[in-house]
Amino acid sequence: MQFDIFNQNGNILPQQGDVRLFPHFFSKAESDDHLNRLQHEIAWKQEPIKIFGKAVMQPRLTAWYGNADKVYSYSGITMHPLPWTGVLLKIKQKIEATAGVQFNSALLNLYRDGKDSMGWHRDNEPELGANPVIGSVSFGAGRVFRLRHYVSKKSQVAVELTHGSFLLMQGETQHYWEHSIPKTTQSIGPRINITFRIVKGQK
Ligand SMILES: O=C(O)CCC(=O)C(=O)O
Ligand SMILES: [Mn+2]
Repeated sequence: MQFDIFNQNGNILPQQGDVRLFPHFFSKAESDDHLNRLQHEIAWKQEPIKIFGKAVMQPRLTAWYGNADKVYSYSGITMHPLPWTGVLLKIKQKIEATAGVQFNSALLNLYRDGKDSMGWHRDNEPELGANPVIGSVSFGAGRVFRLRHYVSKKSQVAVELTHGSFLLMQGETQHYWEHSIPKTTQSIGPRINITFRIVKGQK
């Protein structure tokens, strides 16, 4: 089922969570510049993850940036952050003014083409706390972002994350909804997504 994307004061979820989409958050010129810098300046790597105990290469490139003490673990890998770059700090500052929180870490994903993807998951790692606030920005090729209800698997929402868009996930979203970026057979160029996060206190 598809829901009107502006149904509840801008919340694109029909229930049990809060996801807001700002399709033109960055101007075209800003977005072009950010995409170009991120493609060249970020230390992109293809990392293995563990699926049922087996190491499998992720179908995209990733990088982890943030405050020095914020180590982050997911899918059997532990990420040590690289120090913030100028462009990451600029993006972070701009979304913080709208999100009303300060992020301390960012997971970056580079989808090289339509064959790169991300499977169904929730961003519910314990170090993100009970109700994580996640600020997600996208540059480059538009991709479909799907959400489905974690329990019923039936209730579905799909939006396109376009060049320069900002998606804010907060409240109980990560308890009740999982999300994914499906593959596409369309011939499309690269897309960069950054999910800014707040990793709770570590030593
Ligand atoms: O690429 C996206 O829009 C989603 C990324 C994501 O879900 C994640 O990094 O956890
Ligand atoms: Mn996610």
